[in-house]
Amino acid sequence: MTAPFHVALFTLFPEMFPGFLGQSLSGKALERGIWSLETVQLRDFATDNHKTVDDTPFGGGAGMVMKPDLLDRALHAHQPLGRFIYMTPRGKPLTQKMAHALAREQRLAILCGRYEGVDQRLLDAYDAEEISIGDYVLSGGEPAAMILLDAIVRLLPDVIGNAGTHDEESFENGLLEYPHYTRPARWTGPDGVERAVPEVLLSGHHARVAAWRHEQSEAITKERRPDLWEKFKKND
Ligand code: 6GU
Repeated sequence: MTAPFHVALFTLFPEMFPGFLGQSLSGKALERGIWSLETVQLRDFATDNHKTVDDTPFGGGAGMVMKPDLLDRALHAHQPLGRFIYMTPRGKPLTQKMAHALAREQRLAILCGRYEGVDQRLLDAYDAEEISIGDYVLSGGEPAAMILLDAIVRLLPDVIGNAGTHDEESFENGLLEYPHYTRPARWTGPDGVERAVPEVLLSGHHARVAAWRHEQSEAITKERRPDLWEKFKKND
């Protein structure tokens, strides 16, 4: 087995973890020791009686900012961090390529912010990689961190179900995946319409099946993701 993958996760809500990462493929991998998750309660590093973790922003405005001195104590106590990631909607959008790159690491530290964010100087001092999971705003980085970890863990070597390749999955070849079908070959839906499986899939003709799937991938990508389609055409 290759070296296990260790994640230190810094949050005010450690009870949220492992959450869905404790189930299914990632849960099995966790049990088998292929990866490990240590959650760190940031509040434990507060030094005052009120256990203060945030303060009002300089310059005024709404919301609170997580204190750099508190975060520094938490991070300092967990060296070496490995790659240091801060989950934020301001970050670089997560891609399958980034998930592959992160799956090659041995250690990851992930900071989940709450409130308006964290003091920029802490991010600068620790050279944080800022990652977002998409163009919408969540109330905290925790669900985003879980999604990032799900994308990474399934790519780790030795994860069950990972024996084959990921070549045919959406994004791996720059296209969205083709549609899937299983028995029965003819099925009547709630609308009373009988729908058949595309004939080519029953033909047993592997080259024709592959060609059909590729066509479907292209058509779906063109329609749903013109941005991906343009990139695919350029690289092809
Ligand atoms: Cl990483 N965090 C938050 N709070 N919202 C997000 C996000 C992250 N990615 C997309 N929206």
